[in-house]
Amino acid sequence: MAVERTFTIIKPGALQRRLVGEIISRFETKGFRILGMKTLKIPKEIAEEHYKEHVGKSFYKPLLSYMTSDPAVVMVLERENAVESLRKLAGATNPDSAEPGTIRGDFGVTTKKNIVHASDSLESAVREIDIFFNKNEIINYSDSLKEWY
Ligand code: FUP
Repeated sequence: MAVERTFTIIKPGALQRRLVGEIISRFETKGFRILGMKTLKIPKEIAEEHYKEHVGKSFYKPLLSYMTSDPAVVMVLERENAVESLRKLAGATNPDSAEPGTIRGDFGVTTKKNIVHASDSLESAVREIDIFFNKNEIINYSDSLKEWY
């Protein structure tokens, strides 16, 4: 399977609820390499660009307001089959439908304030990484686990 990069936002609610460590831990134990990571209060224009497919929908304005309300953590993650694998780890958009064992299934309370974003395709991942990261903020590296054990 091909090695891919994907993109995640650990949303403001997760920071408020002190769930960032728990969520990143799930990414790491699933084998994702962290290539880029930063905390930022997402500017309105960036949130608009990221969620432009949802312009005009009933949940669009509350979504923008939530995403820009408080800091979020954004990450570039890499592993084989990264896009699909991260979507599975995140679980369904609606936390009531998300399976237990997924991030949204275990920690999500409402769809409106769900706690992670995960790119839905390779094209989306490329687009979204480009919105949030400069090239020099993404560090490519390979595993050297064998040297450590
Ligand atoms: P996902 O790709 O799983 O994040 O889902 P979408 O792109 O469909 O939705 C983006 C965000 O809009 C979700 F994180 C939550 C919000 N949303 C709602 O508030 N209500 C809805 O009915 C659908 C999505």
